[in-house]
Amino acid sequence: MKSYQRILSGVRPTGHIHLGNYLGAIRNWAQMSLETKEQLFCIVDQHALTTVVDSENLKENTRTIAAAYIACGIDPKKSAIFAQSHVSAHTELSWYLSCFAPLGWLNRMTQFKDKAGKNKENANLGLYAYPVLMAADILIYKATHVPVGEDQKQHVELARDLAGSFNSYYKKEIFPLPEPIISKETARIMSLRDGTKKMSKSDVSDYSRIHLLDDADTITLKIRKAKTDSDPIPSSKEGLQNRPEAENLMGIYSALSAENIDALCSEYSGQPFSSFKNALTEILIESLRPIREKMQHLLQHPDELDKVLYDGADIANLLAEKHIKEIREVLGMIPRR
Ligand code: AQP
Repeated sequence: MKSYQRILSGVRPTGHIHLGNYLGAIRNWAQMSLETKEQLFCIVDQHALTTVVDSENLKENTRTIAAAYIACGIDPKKSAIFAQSHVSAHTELSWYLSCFAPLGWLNRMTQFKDKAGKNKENANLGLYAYPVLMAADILIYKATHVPVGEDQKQHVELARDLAGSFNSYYKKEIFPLPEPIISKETARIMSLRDGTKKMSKSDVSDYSRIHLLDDADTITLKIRKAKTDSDPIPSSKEGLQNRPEAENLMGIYSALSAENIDALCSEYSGQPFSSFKNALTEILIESLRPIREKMQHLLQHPDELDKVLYDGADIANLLAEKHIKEIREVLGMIPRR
């Protein structure tokens, strides 16, 4: 069993938490948390502000993600689960790191280019600077490992570069260089409406994703409406090439059942997608039922959920305050009273 020193990761509370967040991230974090000495799982509400402004939704989404962490197997007694905005050292360190971040490094961030699109001049500064805040999220805890999806690898590399340049400028090993952990088995789940786009909280269509809080009827309807093509199921994985929607549905089944896609193809070979969709609906309902029920229970007790967040923030603040004091001193600030 691999053992990590301190891991940190987070989800943006920008909308309904979905199957992609679960299979691509949170399920692995819960597994990794069994193999790690210290774990911090953040709900990055300040990052959400780069796209979301509705304050009531932000509160609800933040609690829902906390509930999802717990329901997916992250134990709040062993891991600090907290809201980013409850630990003000994140934004303080973000400013210090900003003063070390050459614009050239930020200009290379592909996610900004993707998210800002053609409307770059109107994109907000927060969206541009968010990799620096993400570096601060990681470095404020001296996290050694950061489990992320492939799309976030570049941002963890930026955190490494910033840590290295800070350490060498002050000739002191202030930050360990964090390593991204990108699991090869991590499933990348695509939209149910367009197999070339990833399943995403911010997609306008609810039918593009399975929410972790969807009930059996909703899952049934969404899978029935999920886009496929008119060809039957091929006899092997190769036959799924250039069939992104078909590949995605089989990938979801495989991620939930641990049955490989070749085995699935030979089992359903020649059949229309409608019969496979029945099996997929069934496994989705059964796999997500315990998560949904636990989330619903937790969400009915918001005070208990907030207590988890407050307790998690206490642990996070202890670590962060210790480190930010050390950083202020290195920077040359007069110590506070
Ligand atoms: N479709 C996906 N398949 C696999 N993994 C995914 N993740 C997100 N979508 C998929 C992983 O979930 C973690 C948390 O993601 P996030 O909320 O911080 O940011 P995101 O990647 O931008 O997620 P969304 O759902 O697409 O949100 P919006 O719409 O707000 O941008 C990350 O580890 C991510 O890789």
